[in-house]
Amino acid sequence: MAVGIAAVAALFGGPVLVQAATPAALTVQVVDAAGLPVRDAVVELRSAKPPAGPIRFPWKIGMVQKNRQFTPGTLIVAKGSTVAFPNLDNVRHSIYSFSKPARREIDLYGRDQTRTHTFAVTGSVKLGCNIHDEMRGYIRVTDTPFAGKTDHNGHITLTGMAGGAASLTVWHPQIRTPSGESTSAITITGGAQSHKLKVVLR
Ligand SMILES: [Cu+2]
Repeated sequence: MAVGIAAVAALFGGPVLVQAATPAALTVQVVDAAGLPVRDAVVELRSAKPPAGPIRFPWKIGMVQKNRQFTPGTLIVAKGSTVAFPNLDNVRHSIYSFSKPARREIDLYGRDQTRTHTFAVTGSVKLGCNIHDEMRGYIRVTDTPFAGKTDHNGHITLTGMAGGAASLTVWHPQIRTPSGESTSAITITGGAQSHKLKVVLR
């Protein structure tokens, strides 16, 4: 062990502080009242020291209409993003929203056509199609780069945030609050950290 540390110190030309070099990684699991995982919940972390500069997410900022579905069904975008909605079906679709951050109607458009919309206000936007009543899409417009969707096990890992006090917001269309979200306080310790968030669904 001592040999290993000495070797690392020699490589980098000085003493190595292992703890300081470990980036913060927060794994959140979202579960319902019965303890079952909730997938496609949006988790957002806001710290006292938010990073400067534009927010860039690694996923595509677009939502396709394919097989009479919005895909992905839930899309996280940074505030101010322009989202493309290509129609890949043989049938025509429209898009409407009655949600406050984006009251909007996009008229019918057909195969291989695209419409775009710029989401300037943070919050959640529920999308529908006038022709196909069962079509539902959700856009979560956020102002933090530390955001992501839970997987089928209810997990999401956020990385690179500053240590200290922060707030954690979870949003899902079925969460039983008027806004569909709930916020709690958390302390980011640095290094790997996990946290369970229990939500009550409708
Ligand atoms: Cu449609």
